[in-house]
Amino acid sequence: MATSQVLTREAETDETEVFDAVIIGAGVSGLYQLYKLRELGMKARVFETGTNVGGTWYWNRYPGARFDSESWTYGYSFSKELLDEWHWDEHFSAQPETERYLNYVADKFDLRRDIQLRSRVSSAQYREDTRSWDITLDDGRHYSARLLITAIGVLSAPTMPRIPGVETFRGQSCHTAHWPKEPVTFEGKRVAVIGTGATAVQTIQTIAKDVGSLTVFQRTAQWCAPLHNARIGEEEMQGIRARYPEIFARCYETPGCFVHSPDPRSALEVTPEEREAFWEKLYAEPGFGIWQGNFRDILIDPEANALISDFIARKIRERVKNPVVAERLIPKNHGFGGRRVPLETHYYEVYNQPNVELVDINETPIERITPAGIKTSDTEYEFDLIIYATGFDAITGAFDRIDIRGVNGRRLKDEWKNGPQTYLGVLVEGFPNMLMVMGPHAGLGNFPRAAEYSVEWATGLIRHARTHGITRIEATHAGTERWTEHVKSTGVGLLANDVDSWMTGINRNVDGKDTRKIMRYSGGYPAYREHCDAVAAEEYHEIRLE
Ligand code: NA7
Repeated sequence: MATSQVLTREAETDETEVFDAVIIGAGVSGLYQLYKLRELGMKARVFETGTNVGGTWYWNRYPGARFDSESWTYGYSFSKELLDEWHWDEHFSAQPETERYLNYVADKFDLRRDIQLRSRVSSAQYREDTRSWDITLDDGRHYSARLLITAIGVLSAPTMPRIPGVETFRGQSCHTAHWPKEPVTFEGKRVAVIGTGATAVQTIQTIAKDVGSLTVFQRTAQWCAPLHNARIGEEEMQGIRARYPEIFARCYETPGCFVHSPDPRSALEVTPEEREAFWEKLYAEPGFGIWQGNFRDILIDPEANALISDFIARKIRERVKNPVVAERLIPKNHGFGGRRVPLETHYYEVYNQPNVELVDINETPIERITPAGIKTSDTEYEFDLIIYATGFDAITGAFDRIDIRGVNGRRLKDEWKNGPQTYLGVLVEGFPNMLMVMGPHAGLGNFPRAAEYSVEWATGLIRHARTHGITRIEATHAGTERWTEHVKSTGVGLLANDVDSWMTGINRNVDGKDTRKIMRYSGGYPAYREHCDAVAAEEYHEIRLE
């Protein structure tokens, strides 16, 4: 078969529009995937629910939303011209700038003509007779494509809390991931925030200066550390541009694709003074260094972890004046770094304001949302605005929300009931011609760095298929079992895997998400890449190609 025909669909007889590939999602990975498929000369269409591109950075426009990755490690690395043109305003860019950046990319590479906005994919069904996917949008429109590529993100299925009465509240209310585009004012308002994850921390520290009063409902305290953001001047940006090759090379080597990598020393082999000095230094430095660049054993050895947890707890006690409130803010059920560390700017000081109250809902549980506010076991609060910073059905949630059916109508949601099973986080047995960009069990980390690799690997596989006349790509059973077991083995001994969090697949606002699962590859990105590169080098030997 000629190269131009393989992985290319002939038009069907009815009105269904036919593509070589459909990509779901116009966020960081979907945009790049489209760019790469264009290079292969493929006819691709991106379906995006939002009214514009940007994915995470389109939806999460809540006050204070920003990177915890250094901005200059977050942009795409594939275009030198783009790197030369873009000026990052801050070391940790705020959402409006990132949204602007992704729009700039869409325009610069003329991506929009293949992106269909306001288009939510509701189902995708594999058809063995045509070796293609039937795709349906929630407005009933149908499409067909040889390849289905999911670029639906890791944290893109927001969840509301299961608290009775949510719909009865008469004031304003909003989940942070559905924040309105119109400005929201806080002056004089009585505001509630439910949740204290990374999103809540950014929101709380941003709105606290404007609100009439703020009441934070905390279920699990978090170990937060300072962000230390700063503006980037023209001269500094020029220096960053000159160092881009070095910066990306550094991100390439580190386990999380950040500029930070673990210190080779054990926290237990240095003197208490050296330890303290190192931690003071990390606490004073910008970004994730204190989490990703700490002693090598703080995330695996309970003794080392207890020491760093104690260090952070002391910082919280120093910064929060009321000792009772400080104790509430110190996590008791997990150690530092066991969950994703929220980075903050004067977050703890917010609790020194007279108009801010922290409610520990373990002590006084929320009973219901009322028309006027929130009723706990001991108080009826009245609010003008309730902000739900209650997180996401992470990693597999966005898949669960699409009715994806593979061979013989098997439902992906059912197949993954007890946790995802994938090959390299890219392919799923029984779901031929579906490729996942940044899927479950792939390497996670500084998102765009990981996403670029993920897109490039998927594109390599597609290119291989096109040049070899392959019309059906499927993970093998043996390959899937081996990869799934390997992913599990990479998580052994990691303290984070013994903690309830979105990273272990826990979300008690969703049915069936109340037991921990291995959701992500924990062996570090260089090892992940090594595995994937080896498979590609051996002509994708563990994948069934027909
Ligand atoms: P997270 O980190 O999942 O945080 C969600 C927060 O909401 C967390 O504090 C939850 O408490 C709380 N929550 C969820 N449901 C409830 C109910 N029913 N009642 C009270 N509190 C609740 O999501 P984020 O959006 O902050 O951050 C997600 C990631 O996005 C983040 O890690 C970054 O990578 C970007 P819990 O901890 O479950 O007790």
